[in-house]
Amino acid sequence: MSEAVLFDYFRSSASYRVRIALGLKGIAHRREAVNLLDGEQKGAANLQRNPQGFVPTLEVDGLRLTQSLAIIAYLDATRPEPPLLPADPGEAAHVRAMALTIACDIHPLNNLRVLKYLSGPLGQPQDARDAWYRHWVVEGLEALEAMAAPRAGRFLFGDAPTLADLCLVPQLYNARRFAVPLEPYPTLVRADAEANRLEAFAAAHPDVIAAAG
Ligand SMILES: N[C@@H](CCC(=O)N[C@@H](CS)C(=O)NCC(=O)O)C(=O)O
Repeated sequence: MSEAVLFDYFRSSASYRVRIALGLKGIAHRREAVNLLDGEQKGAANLQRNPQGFVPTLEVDGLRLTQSLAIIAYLDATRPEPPLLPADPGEAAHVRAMALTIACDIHPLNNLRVLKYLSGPLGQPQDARDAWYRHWVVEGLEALEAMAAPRAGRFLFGDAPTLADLCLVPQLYNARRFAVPLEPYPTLVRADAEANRLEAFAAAHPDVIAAAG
């Protein structure tokens, strides 16, 4: 079986989720950087592997996979240890709901292409772009804190990392980059700190990836 290849960008939070999953599952792979600031995501090579012009793309098991949550679901189905969802269907639905709150309702509104559209075609100044970013992060994190708090353990759900933590850690990394105050979200901050103590999360951090070149 050929080596897995992850096409990603160090600061991409969708890529960061997949890097964490690869680490937790212990899947050997190499990275191929797609530089989003240089527009490489819209180049022919990336469009061929990822028709949406996004990262990440993962080549694994002779397959070419896109969409971070689909990639993670594939890895979890084919490498079940450690599981990224609870076995109980109701608990799994709760974990998925938290992951989707981030991946579907926060992250897409603050994607690079959306921010570029605001400042380009819509002519919005930087402060409006930053306000847009913070607005959707704050609204989403408020809801996520309320969802997580009653059932959190060391992590967003229980005492082992789940899909929800794979989405949380990159989202809080982004929130800090944009100076969003995180004090109102103690459950999220606690789970994030706990996760970052694990090697798979630490090794996937954008600073670590950037330093590795
Ligand atoms: N839903 C997709 C989102 C992927 C995505 O938004 N990737 C961003 C980086 S985090 C990207 O490639 N953006 C390129 C752009 O905005 O031009 C996934 O989860 O894989």
